[in-house]
Amino acid sequence: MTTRIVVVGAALFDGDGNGGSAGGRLLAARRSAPPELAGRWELPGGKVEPGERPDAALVRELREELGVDAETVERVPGEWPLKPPYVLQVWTARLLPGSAEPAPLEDHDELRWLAPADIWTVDWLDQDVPAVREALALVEAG
Ligand code: 9L3
Ligand code: MG
Repeated sequence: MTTRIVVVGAALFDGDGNGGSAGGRLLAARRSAPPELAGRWELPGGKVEPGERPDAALVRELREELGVDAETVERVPGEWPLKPPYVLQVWTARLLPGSAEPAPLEDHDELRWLAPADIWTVDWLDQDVPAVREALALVEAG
């Protein structure tokens, strides 16, 4: 039997609020746990719970992990295998008006808003590399 559990990640962009506008900065989060992933950077997010919509799970995860009110904008095409049974799916996302600024409340010890020229200056988790590449391609295509 194949059980597949979706992990959702956010390509959270700042900027003019049109949802991952090209030229906006991308939020990267450095994991503090588990030990084998600590120090590596990721698109923040986490596991979808049973019966939960993936986009709703992502909004929940961003609230829990970063203390923000966010919304998803669009699904980034593709799906990236993680440690079985997990697969990573990604949405572009933006902060809602009045949201707090992101803070590393859970599972992260540093956050960084990366300008386009700085995207590849952090040590992304292996599976996040293609996801970040696709998210950038999506927002650059407008
Ligand atoms: N994971 C990988 N890239 C990501 C995210 C959000 C998660 N962008 C991996 C790390 C964990 C698993 O998925 O092995 C579950 O994530 P979490 O619930 O610990 O955030
Ligand atoms: Mg998480």
